[in-house]
Amino acid sequence: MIFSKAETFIRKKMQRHQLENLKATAERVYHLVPFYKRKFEECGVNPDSIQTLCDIRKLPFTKKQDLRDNYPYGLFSVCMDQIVRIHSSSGTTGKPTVVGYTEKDMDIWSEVMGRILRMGGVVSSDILHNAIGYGLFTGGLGFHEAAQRMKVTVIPSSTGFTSRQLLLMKDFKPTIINTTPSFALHMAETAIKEGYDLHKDFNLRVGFFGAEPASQGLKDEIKDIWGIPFHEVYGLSEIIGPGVAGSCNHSNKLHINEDHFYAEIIDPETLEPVEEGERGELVLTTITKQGLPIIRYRTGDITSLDYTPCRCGRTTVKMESVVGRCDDMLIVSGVNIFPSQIEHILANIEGITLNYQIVVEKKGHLDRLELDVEINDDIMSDSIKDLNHLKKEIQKELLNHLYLNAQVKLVQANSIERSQGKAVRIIDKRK
Ligand code: DLL
Repeated sequence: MIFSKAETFIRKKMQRHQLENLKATAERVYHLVPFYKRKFEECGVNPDSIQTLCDIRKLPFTKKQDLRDNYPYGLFSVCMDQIVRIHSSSGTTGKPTVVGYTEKDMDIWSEVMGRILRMGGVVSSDILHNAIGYGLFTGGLGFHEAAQRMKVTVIPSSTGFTSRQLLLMKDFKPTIINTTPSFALHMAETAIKEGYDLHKDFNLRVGFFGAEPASQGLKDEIKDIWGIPFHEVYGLSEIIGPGVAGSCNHSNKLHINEDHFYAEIIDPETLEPVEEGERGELVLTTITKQGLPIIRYRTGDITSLDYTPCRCGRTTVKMESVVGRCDDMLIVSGVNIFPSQIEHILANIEGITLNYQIVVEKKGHLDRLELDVEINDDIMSDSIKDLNHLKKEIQKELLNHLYLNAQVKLVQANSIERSQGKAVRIIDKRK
């Protein structure tokens, strides 16, 4: 079931649509947002510089810092009376970034989220347990509004209160769940501890997960433990929130809603485009948004693009699941690694859980990586000798597959703090 015609446009038609809308967006920001007028002039370009899609490369990049520097509303291209919704990042590492939506932007958001829900087969008779943060975070309300417009019943359970959430899930019988992968795992652990049978006591038939990277190992574990398909959702507030891309039933990759968000991949060092299919930093341009149009936003997310048509019938470009963020990449003794690669190795080792934390410290000129991993409840009573053997096995696998020399510490079950939303995987003591 496909939600909208644009998802099956032939490439030429998509490109015509993209060029037309890119030109309109360049006009819009140049004339209505002083920040962009200045940036365009610094690069020696104006809206007429856009004659083909490749000309997008002439335009300046936008970074998170630009939103902070223009806090709160400096990048909006409409008067505040046209803004019907504000969302914002938490601002724990600086000023928050503020994003605003006009009524038309809200329609676009519901449209792109609707497409993703439909990829998982969601219909009006479904009941959505929306276990993701409500409030200034875009996760909760992004799903909520789209699902409600599809006449789905929404349970706005948000995060936290895990035992109560499980009770609601047993009694209200939701068919769909949306949460972060780490909270899905935490809910499963709690459900098992509280004596629920995950396959029999609940009525779930499909899950939507996103907002943080998840290795294939973690995805498989969530699928198995809950007994439901794993649909991945990608998005970021600066672009719209959840709804930029989502996975269908036929591919692990995520269809980008590219009639609204134009995607490029660049080398984060040289800022030049990479070869088609190569990994690099995802750069997104909104081409239909009114309130906060963004040109060439450097997401910091590492992925690759795949233009081959999908068996599901959609023709939109697909992105690989995000491998990690440029700023989460660890360089340990010259080896570049993302936490999701470590997670993938852990997923294939018996006796441990996927609750882990990476502690990075500086030792002289070198980075030292300690990996704290929770062991399974049932092996807690095993002898020190067995635990040492397990520790050595993890170290060996990390060395063999990632060339990573890590200090592994096995810690007791439930000793690593669970997050209600996005998991904190790295404690970087170098900063
Ligand atoms: O996390 C929006 C969202 C909500 C997406 C719910 C999916 C589901 P922000 O808080 O602005 O917005 O964070 C955006 O989160 O740049 C990525 O680094 C990360 N992220 C989002 N989705 C995924 C995903 C929301 N599927 C940042 N895989 C992005 C990996 C993701 N990382």
